[in-house]
Amino acid sequence: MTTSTNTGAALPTTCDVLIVGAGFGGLYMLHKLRQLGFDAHVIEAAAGVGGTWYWNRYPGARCDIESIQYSYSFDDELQQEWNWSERYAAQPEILAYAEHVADRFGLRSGITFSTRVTATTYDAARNLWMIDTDRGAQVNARFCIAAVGCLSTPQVPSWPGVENFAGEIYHPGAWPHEGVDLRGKRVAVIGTGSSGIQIISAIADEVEHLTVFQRTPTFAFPAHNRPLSPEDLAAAKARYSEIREAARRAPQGRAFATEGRPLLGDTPDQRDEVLRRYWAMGGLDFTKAYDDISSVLEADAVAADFVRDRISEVVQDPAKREVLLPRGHPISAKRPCLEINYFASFNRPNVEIVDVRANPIVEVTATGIRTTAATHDVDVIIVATGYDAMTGTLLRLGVVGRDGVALTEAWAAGPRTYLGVLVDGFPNFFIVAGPGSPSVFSNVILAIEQHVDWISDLLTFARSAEADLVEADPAAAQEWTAHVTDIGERTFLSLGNSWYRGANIPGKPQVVMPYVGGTHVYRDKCDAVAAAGYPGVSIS
Ligand code: N01
Repeated sequence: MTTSTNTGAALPTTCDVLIVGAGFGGLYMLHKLRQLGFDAHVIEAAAGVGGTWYWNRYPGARCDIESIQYSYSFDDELQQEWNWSERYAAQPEILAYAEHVADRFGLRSGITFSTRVTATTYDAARNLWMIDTDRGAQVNARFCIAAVGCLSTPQVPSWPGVENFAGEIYHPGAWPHEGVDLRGKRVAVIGTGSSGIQIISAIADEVEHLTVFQRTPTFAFPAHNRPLSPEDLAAAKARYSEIREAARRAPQGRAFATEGRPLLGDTPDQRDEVLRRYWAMGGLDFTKAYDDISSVLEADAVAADFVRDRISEVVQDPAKREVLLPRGHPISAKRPCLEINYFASFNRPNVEIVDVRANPIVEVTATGIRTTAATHDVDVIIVATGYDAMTGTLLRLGVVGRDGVALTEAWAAGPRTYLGVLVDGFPNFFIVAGPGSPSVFSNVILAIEQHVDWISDLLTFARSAEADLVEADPAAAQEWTAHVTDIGERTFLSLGNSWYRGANIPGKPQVVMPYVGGTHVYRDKCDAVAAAGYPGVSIS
């Protein structure tokens, strides 16, 4: 039975599995479950597929995992037929890829677009999830799978007076589809994370004046992006299975180059040669050049000095350089960025840097931004201030589990999961690539594939056992979460104020949320649980 909507597929009133989100997680989840004979349906808030790549249409938006690796591996024909045009794909190309996947596998017939989930309530008497939407319709499903992404709820700080600003305000994650004409305008960018630095590089030469408000200077490495030639593509495709296997066995879900030895064991000349070589290659492998850059402070200090030296070679103005040089935390305490002419942008006379750690923003006025040191009049403010990451969107689904307990209550001290997939007290509810799993701490597409496959195996296992209830044991969830936290707190992530640990959201519990013990280690743990008949999960 169905109720009709005029946006995508009609919303069913019932289905076996309701999936929330049509990004890379939801698309593959739908495909896989259909193949296994489940009646699955997707609800998506956007008017199209692609998730993060649907929303993030800001100038310069690009992925910093190489396109050959940041793509699905589940279908060899798909990976052989798709031709990436650049080493690092830009947003329009990644969105086109998501659309291609949706069409190629006939997925749109199972997706209702432009519909937001407003409440997700478990009815224990019927063992069903009741999913309410902003269209008034409700879907009843035995299983509910949240594939909502980790960076999908934009965070805008509540500066006093922001409602009085007479100009335009934009967040990168909700960029207007028709684009924004910034030519000849005075533009402020607040935030110098991955989104901010891409925007700054992309718009520096078209705006009249660009004022960058920086709180924490950014460790960024050159991307050395370039077109992929037919020869590049042929070479990658010829060894695709090898590349994918290396990625699956890699700590962060992507094949990488490394010297495979500690920096501290090398002489200064050797270190310089190695670091220069990785810098010249470009990409995130810089932190992988040596085994200890991301784990031993003394090694990090050498690499950080090297980065500062390279930035100093680019930025000509000593005052700007002083503000831009990253200091105060190890490189891997926050997400390192890739840059294309970011530091060089500050050599333009129309690009200004404002240190808001030294002089914080006091208020937004009708005409601009006032810090403790000065007032900056602007026409447009771009708030590249990040996301309520990892838990923000999940908690906004209004999830209420067994005994009327809300997920917001259950997770008041931070996310608690079993293997990042199941939540105790929330039967038949699953999360794709969220907190407690490698997700954003890895090449997220391979992380998604691993989760989708694992959840599908579990549902198939339950179906063969004629079971219709799957739930994490509280002790297993507690033990897993303690393990995730323990590993996280022993890494450099505990030393930075990053979104990985909720530090960017006032009042949010500060705990390292992704599993950072290695994608390959995690995969083995999940496989072992499945092979042993799912200890830690009640299946009845
Ligand atoms: O967000 P962020 P993002 N006053 O949280 C600053 C992925 N991604 O959207 O560091 C002033 O990283 C904040 O300062 P501080 C990627 O995983 C990938 O850029 O908190 N400033 C910081 O500079 C990434 O990590 C790609 O001191 C304030 C910035 O805003 C994640 O998404 C591209 C402030 C926020 O940086 C998020 O990136 C884009 C305030 N009140 C995104 N509040 C690629 O693949 C925050 N800031 C390339």
